[in-house]
Amino acid sequence: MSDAPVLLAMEGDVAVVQLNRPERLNALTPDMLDLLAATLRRAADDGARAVLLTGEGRAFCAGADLTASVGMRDSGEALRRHYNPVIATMAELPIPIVAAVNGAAAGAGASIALAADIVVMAQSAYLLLAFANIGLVPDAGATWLIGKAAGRARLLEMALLGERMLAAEALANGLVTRVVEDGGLLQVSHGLATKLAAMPTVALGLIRKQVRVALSGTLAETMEIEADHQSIAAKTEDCREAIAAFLEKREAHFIGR
Ligand code: T3D
Repeated sequence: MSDAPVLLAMEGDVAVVQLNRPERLNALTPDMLDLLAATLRRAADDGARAVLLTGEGRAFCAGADLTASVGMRDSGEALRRHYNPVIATMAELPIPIVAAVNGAAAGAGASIALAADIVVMAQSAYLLLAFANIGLVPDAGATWLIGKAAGRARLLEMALLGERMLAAEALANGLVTRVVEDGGLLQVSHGLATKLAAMPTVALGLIRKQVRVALSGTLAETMEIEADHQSIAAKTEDCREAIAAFLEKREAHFIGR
């Protein structure tokens, strides 16, 4: 297996992207973050129709690599240059992302996991806003992502106490939507990614975008972008195929445009 810190394997129309520094629990370096963003973009550019994002070894990602980061550089600058572009790339990708959280998702590793569209956690996995434990503040979008999903009270407790949140609690708090037995994580997550990859890709990309707008915008703004997007979606070959298949009482076959 390659020793690159981020691996990409195409499995049909699904891009399997794996964080790959298992001996450091997939802790993040600037190069690794840049590679992650580039890998996600490349997967979409090369025609992938869904991404499955996971970690090699026993963790999903332990956040910033603390052996060469905090205190040794301007962390704000590191966030702007390396971390935030990953989260922005995930948000702006035209294809959906399923995160398979196979173990600890700590610090910015939790941000990356929760920035996916569908987050599946192994039963023994956990989220950890480790920031306050080392005198930092939540970053890489964690404040927004968790605040939107779980609300102010839960966000504050997680951010201030810096305690592990087990998968079952993450599910109960609306931070993730599925928890599965450890042994079934990849199969379930891959199944979801494969399903998404066979769906009308243009519509899924537009849905991702309008959900983002809706969560920060007004009702009027949201309805406007919905209308813009419906103009685009209704003209796709996949929409035509779906309607033809419905009328002909057969299964639709989507090509992603
Ligand atoms: O400038 C900037 O980059 C600012 C940006 C900051 C963003 C952030 O993400 S800040 C938050 C950074 N992350 C953390 O604070 C989490 C640190 N890790 C942990 O708290 C624990 O490792 C875990 C709770 C995640 C897992 O605990 P455990 O007991 O299962 O494993 P362990 O024994 O602590 O770790 C195993 C190995 O991974 C160990 O190395 P060793 O002793 O076997 O040689 C450990 O040092 C290494 N490791 C774990 N996390 C990191 C790490 N090495 C470097 N950086 C890490 N974050």
